[in-house]
Amino acid sequence: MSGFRETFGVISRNLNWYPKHMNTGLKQMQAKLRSVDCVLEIHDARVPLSGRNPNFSHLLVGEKPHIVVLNKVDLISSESKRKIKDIYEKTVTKNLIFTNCKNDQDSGVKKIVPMIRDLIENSNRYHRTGMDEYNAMVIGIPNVGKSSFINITRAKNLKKATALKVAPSAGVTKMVHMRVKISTNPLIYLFDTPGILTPRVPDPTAAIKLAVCGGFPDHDVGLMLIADYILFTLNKQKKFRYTSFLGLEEPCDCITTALTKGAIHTNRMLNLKSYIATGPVKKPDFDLMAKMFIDKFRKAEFGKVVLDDIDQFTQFEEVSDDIDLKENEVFERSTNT
Ligand SMILES: Nc1nc2c(ncn2[C@@H]2O[C@H](COP(=O)(O)OP(=O)(O)OP(=O)(O)O)[C@@H](O)[C@H]2O)c(=O)[nH]1
Ligand SMILES: [Mg+2]
Repeated sequence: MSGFRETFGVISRNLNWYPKHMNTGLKQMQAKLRSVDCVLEIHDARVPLSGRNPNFSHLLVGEKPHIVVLNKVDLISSESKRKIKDIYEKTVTKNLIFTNCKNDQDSGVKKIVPMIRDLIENSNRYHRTGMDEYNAMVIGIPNVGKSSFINITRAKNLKKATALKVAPSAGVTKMVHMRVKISTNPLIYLFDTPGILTPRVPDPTAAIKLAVCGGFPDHDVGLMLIADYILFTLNKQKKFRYTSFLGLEEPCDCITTALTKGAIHTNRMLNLKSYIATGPVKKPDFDLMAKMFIDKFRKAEFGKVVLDDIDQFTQFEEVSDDIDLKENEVFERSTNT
């Protein structure tokens, strides 16, 4: 098959998700900053460019020592990792760690405590000078692995059980938590925080990429739209392993056709009552198929994929001046949950 889509086409509505807990959480985080010595910004390595909340640096990081953690490194290739490292070291920070929070032997996880210690010891702590305990705040957009990161650094350094709830959907952590101890010598605590998006994600393509990585609730975006973007991406990157899961003879660029064939192949059919035919009528279970397709992609079963075009990187987006806390409040009223 040739002639895949060159571009994804128009996404007919804005994908925005800014529930009340994000606005409240952001205010709690800003209030906590007085007792924080260092900020750890966690990203999903599959969206190293579009996954950065441009407001974090002025709303939460400021002059504080700052570490960028690119998590879920198990889902990208080592070549992509090298390119992303290069981009971040040149344009953002050299305090950069790649982690896989699913692996307690991960080499990145081992670097966290020494890096936090060194950065804080070499910084001006102002009113916290002389305090023995080091506090760091973990920030990021939803579902990037903030709570997992705290759990695994705690398990690694203190051999303590999981402290925080983790799940594969966005918006699990809804408030700034009690701090969690991750090291005794030096004494380090981490604050877990809710995932925060910008009130309006201005670029619809960036928004759909975040949705593919689970940064928005799947049902708010629509399973078919997410599945379609995944199919588009896999074809564009010539990763055709999905064909065997869907029982396709060749790659296909139409999500309805792909999932229909997949439903027949895997026997995910719905039996519907018919008022015309004598027996029940079989129909593909699109929701189930789309969900399975998305889940497999998110586990990198169709290949390791970076959704941003890191080869074409020029610079990170400028901070948009029109997004401030007053606007957050307006959006808060217009969204639910
Ligand atoms: N493959 C992979 N999955 C990860 C990794 N870290 C976390 N996850 C998974 O990502 C999902 C989200 O993890 P959480 O720790 O709940 O993410 P969070 O950022 O705290 O999410 P919110 O609280 O909703 O903002 C879970 O299913 C984790 O198991 C990683 O390094 N690799
Ligand atoms: Mg969480």
